Amino acid sequence: MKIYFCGSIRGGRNDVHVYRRIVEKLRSYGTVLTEHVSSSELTDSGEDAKTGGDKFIHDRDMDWLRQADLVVAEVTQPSLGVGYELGRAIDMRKKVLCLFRLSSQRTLSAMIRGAEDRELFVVRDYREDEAENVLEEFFTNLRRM
Ligand code: 6K6
Repeated sequence: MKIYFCGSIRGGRNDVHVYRRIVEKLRSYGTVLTEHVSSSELTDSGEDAKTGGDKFIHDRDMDWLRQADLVVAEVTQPSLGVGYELGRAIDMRKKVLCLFRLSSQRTLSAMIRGAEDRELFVVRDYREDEAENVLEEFFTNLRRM
């Protein structure tokens, strides 16, 4: 299974430790195409001349999104890029799991919470220490479908 993981980069890197935890668990279910999102070496300001710039990043990521069987997004830290990826994923009719931590005291965008359809687009509130269990439950249900 190819998994596309979304997490904030230029939107802010406060939650990178949570992304690491999620990506670590996701690796037990398949190939994570976007592992770099959880890398603590990737900062919100770091430039990436070696990758070829923003157009390269966008086109490569959209290519990976097309290939993905599943999209998992940590949506607690607001990010334009993650919102964009989720919109594109819906358009491509991908199965999507969004994870949101209520403990952040934030309110998730209505455009994400309101996109929930319990079938292709699932939004799950969780606590950080539940991350692995929430994923386990999601993948168990996925196998039953
Ligand atoms: C490095 C440092 C600053 O910008 C970069 C560029 N690197 C990126 N590499 C790969 N994917 C990226 C990059 N920037 C954004 N994305 C994609 O958008 C990821 O798949 C994330 O899920 C999402 C983050 O968007 P922003 O708006 O928070 O950056």
